[in-house]
Amino acid sequence: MTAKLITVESTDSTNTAVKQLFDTLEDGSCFCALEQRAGRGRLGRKWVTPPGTALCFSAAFKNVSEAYHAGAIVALAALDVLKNHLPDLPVFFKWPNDLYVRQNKLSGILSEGVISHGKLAGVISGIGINLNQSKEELAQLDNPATSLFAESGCRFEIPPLSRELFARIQELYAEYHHSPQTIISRWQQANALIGHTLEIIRPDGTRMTGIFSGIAQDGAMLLKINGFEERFDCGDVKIDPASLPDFHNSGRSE
Ligand code: BT5
Repeated sequence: MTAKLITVESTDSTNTAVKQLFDTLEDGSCFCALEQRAGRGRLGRKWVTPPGTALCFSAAFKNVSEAYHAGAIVALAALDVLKNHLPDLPVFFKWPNDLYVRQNKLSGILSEGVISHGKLAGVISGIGINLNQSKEELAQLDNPATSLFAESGCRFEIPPLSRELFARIQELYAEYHHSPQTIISRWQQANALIGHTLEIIRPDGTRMTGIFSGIAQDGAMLLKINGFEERFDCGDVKIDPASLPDFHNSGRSE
């Protein structure tokens, strides 16, 4: 049996739908909804997309050694698909797994572990990519956001983009099984903010500033603060527009 792409008109959350189907799905199967009524972000936050304007897509991984590897595969695949369509779009990764254009969020990823009999049975990694939202629709979100339409003036249809993302995920997932480190290294290299001074806001609201020195083997962010390397498993990274790097380094991930 091979992985399948399931597409539905409407669902609450593609991550939730995959969670319900998880045991019946082949490894690597994906789920896309043309409308997502109750999209979820991290830490109980909402992911808001008017019907038909965005890619809402989740992948079921049953064979990853670290939970964050699933998000890395999806993020690399999304970056490749975007670069195929809009090679000049200055899109980059922002830890833990967002895609940004300048200081505006284009895409977010929510990875959730599936626990069965007390063990990690797999990871569901869901991505939302803003496609056709107008500037007015984006302005209603509570943080700066952008869409492919706002950046390029081009409109995108969900089903073909979803098929492309599915195909690229299959390729990268196969490569991952052959050599996990190759994929993770690519993902680390595409984290364009490494080397920059950043502020991280932890879930309890505390803020720390330091130099983003790298990503640990378990996916944690490493920040050098007053000469000491500290690790952060979770949090929101703030981008200082004055320190935006030159993002022309995020080419296709091979
Ligand atoms: C994320 O959370 O960025 C993960 C978003 C994952 C969404 C996908 S869609 C398919 C799958 N099914 C789901 O139910 N979820 C996944 P976080 O880093 O917590 O960011 C959430 C924050 O982003 C919100 O609090 C808003 O400030 C902002 N936001 C909400 N909707 C947005 C949008 N469409 N574009 C940009 N920013 C948005």
